Amino acid sequence: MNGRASANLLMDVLCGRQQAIPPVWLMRQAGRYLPEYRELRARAGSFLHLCLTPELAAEATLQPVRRFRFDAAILFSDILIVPYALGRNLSFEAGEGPRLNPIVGSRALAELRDKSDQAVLSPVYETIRLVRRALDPDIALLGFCGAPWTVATYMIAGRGTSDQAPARLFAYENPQHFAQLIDILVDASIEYLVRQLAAGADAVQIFDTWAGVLPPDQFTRWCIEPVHRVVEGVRRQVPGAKIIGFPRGAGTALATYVDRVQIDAVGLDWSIDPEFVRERIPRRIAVQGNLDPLALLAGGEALDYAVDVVLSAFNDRPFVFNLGHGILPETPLAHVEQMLKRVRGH
Ligand code: 1CP
Repeated sequence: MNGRASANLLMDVLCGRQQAIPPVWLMRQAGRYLPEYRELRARAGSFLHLCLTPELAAEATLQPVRRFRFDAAILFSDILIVPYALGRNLSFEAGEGPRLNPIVGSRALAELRDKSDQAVLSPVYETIRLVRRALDPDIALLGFCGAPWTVATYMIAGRGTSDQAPARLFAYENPQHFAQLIDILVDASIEYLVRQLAAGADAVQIFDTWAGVLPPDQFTRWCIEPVHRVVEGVRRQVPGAKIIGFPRGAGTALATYVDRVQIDAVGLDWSIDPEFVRERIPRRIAVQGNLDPLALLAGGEALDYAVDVVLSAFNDRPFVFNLGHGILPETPLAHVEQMLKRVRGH
C-alpha cells in the first residue's frame, strides 16, 4: 500500500491514496442513456450477441469513456453470463430484462454443470484484451461479476423480481441444495475474476445488488461468507488483486461485511448515512458512491446540491465518485456533463 504514485487515479485510490479530485465513473455507464449505445445495440441484434462478440463489447465498453473521459471503463457484459456458462438458458427480452430457465427443486441443480464452460466465457476475456489495448493507461479497466447470492436469485426465479422471494424461500426450504448452488457460483466466480485479471482488468467489482433483502443471519450466510470466499480465492491466485465490493442495501450490516470481506473499496448505495461510514468503515478501505441516480436524472440545482453533499461527505478519505446504483436510461447527457464539471471543479 502507498507505493509509488501512478497516473491512474482510480488505482491510486484503491491503493489507499486519497486524491484532491476524486476519480469518477458510473455504474451502468455503458447503456441506453447513450445514443451511440442504442445504435450499437440495434446493430448487434441480441443483447447476448453484443456481450459475447469481443469487437462489439469492446466498443460498448469504450463509448462512455470516449464521451465523458471517465476515470474507469467497466467491461461490457452482464452478471448472468456466468449462469449461461454453467449451462442455463439465457435470453434478454426487450424491455423486460433477463430470462433464465428457473431452478425448481433439487432436480434442476443436478442438471447444472459444476464448472463453468470457459469456451463460453473466452469472448469476455478477449474483450478485456481489446479494451486494454485501446484504453489510455491512466484510465482503469474494471472487470466484474455478480456476487453468488445475487446471481443465485436470478437463477432460482428465472428473472428479476421485486424482492427475490423465490430464492429466499428456496434457501429456507432447501438450505443444503441452496448451499450447493452457492458453492458452484463461488468457484465459477473465482475462476471468472482470475481470468479477467489475467486478461488485463486492473481491478474487479463484485455486484451484490440483492444483498439488502436478507435478515442478518441469512445475510452473513449467503452474502458475506460466499463473497469472502470469492475474494480469498481470487487473491490466492492473484496476490494483491484489487477488489471493490458493492453490497447494495446492506444498511448497518455494511460494517459486518467490511470487517469480514477483505475488499479494497466498498460501494455505497445512496441510502447509506455518511456519518455511519465515518464511524464504522475503516479509513484503509476506500469508499465509492453514492449519488442518487434520481438526482442525476433531475439535474439543475438539485443535482449540484446532491453532488456537493457526496463530495463533502467523503473528500477526507480515499474516495471514488459514483452513483449509488446504475444510471437510469432516461438520464439526459447534459446532466452527466454537469455532474462531471461539479466533481472536477471546472
Ligand atoms: O437491452 C439492453 O441494452 C439490456 C440492458 C442491460 C445492460 C446495458 C442489461 C440487462 N445488462 C447490461 C449491462 C450490464 N449489466 C453491465 C455493463 C457495464 C456497465 O456498468 O456499464 C453491468 C456491470 C451489469 C451488471 C448487472 N446485470 C447487475 C448488477 C448491477 C446492477 O445494476 O444492479 C444486475 C442485477 C444485472 C441483471 C440485469 N441485466 C440486465 C437487466 C435489465 C438486469 C436487471 C434485471 C432485473 O433485476 O429485473
